[in-house]
Amino acid sequence: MEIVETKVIPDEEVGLLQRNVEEVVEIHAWRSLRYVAITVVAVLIGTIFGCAVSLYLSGAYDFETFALEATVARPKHPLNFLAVGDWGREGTFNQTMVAKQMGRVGRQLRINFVVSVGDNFYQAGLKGPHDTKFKNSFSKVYTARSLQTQWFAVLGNHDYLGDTLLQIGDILTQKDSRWFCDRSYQIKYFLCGTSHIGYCSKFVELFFIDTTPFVNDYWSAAQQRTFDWRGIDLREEYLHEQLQNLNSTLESSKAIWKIVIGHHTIRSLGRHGDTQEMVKHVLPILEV
Ligand SMILES: *[C@@H]1O[C@H](CO)[C@@H](O)[C@H](O)[C@H]1NC(C)=O
Ligand SMILES: CC(=O)N[C@H]1CO[C@H](CO)[C@@H](O)[C@@H]1O
Repeated sequence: MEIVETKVIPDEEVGLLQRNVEEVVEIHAWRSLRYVAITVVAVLIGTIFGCAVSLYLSGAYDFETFALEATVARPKHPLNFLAVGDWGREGTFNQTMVAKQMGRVGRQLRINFVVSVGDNFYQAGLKGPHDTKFKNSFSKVYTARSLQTQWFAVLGNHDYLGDTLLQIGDILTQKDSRWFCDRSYQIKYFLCGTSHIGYCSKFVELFFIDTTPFVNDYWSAAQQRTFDWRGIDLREEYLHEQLQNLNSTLESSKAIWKIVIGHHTIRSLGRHGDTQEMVKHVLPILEV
């Protein structure tokens, strides 16, 4: 298996999204690949249909179960979603502008859901249940109609500087029902289409992983910042179990596409470069 390169769409190009989207589709069609690692990008796979998503898992680690139903039958492509990361700025740093473009693009593509790859709230996650950042960075920013859909989020390193249990708990979902965040989980999305007989039996799976605890620097004695590692009692065990889970669920999955999503990049030309811990531990699992 190989990893598909995902394409970052710069803010100024978002207006041309229809074209970019087609390019992404072509990349996917051109290579017969199955695994995709997503970083901070807008990625899509096809368009929609009457679909059912069941988010499931049962393993030892936070994998959960739930279901979504698409309300509108959509021709041609079975699944569309947007992916965004590093966003929670209470509207500043062009967040509102990007949100507006996401709304347009989401409407054009008739997205099924939004993925957030972490660093949801800058600079240091959320302080507590009454932190207004949740409302000011999420509910009041992503107001476009197309974005009033399920959001699937994972944590980034900045989120770990705040109350991580709050972000992955139910309290935020009660405040805004779009919100779902956890450390690691899977979504199984059935691709159904009236024009494709039998198509409905095929599905895509998204595997969300918790990359932050892998990064050694965050645990070093010289680290100045305080990470909220509550819930991760034994780091080595936590990492080992997560890798084993990923390996075995990827291997046994019958999905026609398997997409692994986490905060830290495996390969990157960006300022942070490759994440060595990801290259060492996660990449070998994807390459099998
Ligand atoms: C993944 O699982 C396969 C078979 O179950 C095993 O051979 C392989 O070593 C595992 N890979 C990792 C990285 O754990
Ligand atoms: C057009 C616009 O508002 N650009 C802003 C994007 O964010 C940077 C950093 O906050 C600002 O300097 C720009 O003015």
